[in-house]
Amino acid sequence: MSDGRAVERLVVQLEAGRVSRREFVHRALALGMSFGSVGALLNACQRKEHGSRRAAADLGPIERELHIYNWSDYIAPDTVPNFEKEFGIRVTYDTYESNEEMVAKLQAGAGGYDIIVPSGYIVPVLVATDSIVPLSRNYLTNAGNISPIFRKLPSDPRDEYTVPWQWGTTGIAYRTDKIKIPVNSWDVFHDPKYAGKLTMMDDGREVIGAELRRRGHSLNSTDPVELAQAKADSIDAKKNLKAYISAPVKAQLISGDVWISQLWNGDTRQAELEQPSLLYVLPREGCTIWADAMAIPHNAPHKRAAHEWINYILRPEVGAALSEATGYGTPNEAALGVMKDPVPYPTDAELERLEYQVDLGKHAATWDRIWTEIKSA
Ligand code: N2P
Repeated sequence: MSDGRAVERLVVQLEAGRVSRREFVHRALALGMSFGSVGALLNACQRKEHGSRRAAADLGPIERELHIYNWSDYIAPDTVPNFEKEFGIRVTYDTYESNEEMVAKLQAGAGGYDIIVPSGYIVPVLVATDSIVPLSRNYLTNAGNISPIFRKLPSDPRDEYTVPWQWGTTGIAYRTDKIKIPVNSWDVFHDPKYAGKLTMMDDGREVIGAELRRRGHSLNSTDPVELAQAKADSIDAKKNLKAYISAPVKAQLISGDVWISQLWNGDTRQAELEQPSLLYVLPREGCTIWADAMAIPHNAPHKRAAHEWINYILRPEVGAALSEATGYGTPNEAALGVMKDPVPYPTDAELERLEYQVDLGKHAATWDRIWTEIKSA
């Protein structure tokens, strides 16, 4: 919990120009503020240090190493080895299970990562905190392959900082051999008949977001009454849950230890290869659609190699292999053309039930607090 008075004093110092943005971030984090709230405050203060945000036109020679930090189960087996062979670059590849886990590691100054893959709603905060750099577009000669749908997204309106990686949805995966009644609603997590066989994601935005949609609200709500209800509902559902768990739940769905999970479409598709009775549904109340994107942390030691990686991913055949392995949608129009069974972009009717997460600004702190309270309830 952060000390409100000390934060206020810090904001005054920032506004007066007595502390730099970077110093502000360090001290605000030390005061216990969440990354999201710090970003929101920085945005509100509107003190942009011009000049620090221009893309470098010349990044020098290609380094011999590249450190990638990506979500788990989110790449094809050949993607890294083929890149290493062709470019003579040694890749270190680490994985995370949530945006929050990735951001916490960056905050802790760990990693020396060259590539991260945040979801769209996290990008404005990474930009506001100077955590990622503008991309040097001159190295991204394959950028024209990106579909118009995934250009100039609200998360990066000038396509300055990110290149889309994959897109997908967060719905419900369930075992049709165990559950005979079709599942089509978030209500299922409140049904005691399935207690112990249910899981939801280890992700506050997704759990609270699902409960908000269940009551007919936006999954980006900042309304205190709606949020209080979503908190109570999440605690109610928690009684029935085996765990909050994201990608690693696949093994339990395959074995039958878990029957119904809040999960992403692509991870479900991966599990389905081993367990054909798994089915993925978009709940009738609606759910998240998201797009994750590649970005380069400001302290990345191998920025030129990072740009070569992004440009390599943008090749049609590399993008196609990637989406075929992950089961997610490709934002690469040229890759779509060479795929046998691509995930189609949602129809207009489906889009009506889907909602992109947005940066919650100063309300991120409230969401953080509610999620902590739900987890410790
Ligand atoms: C892949 C995770 C999907 C990322 N396992 C969700 N944004």
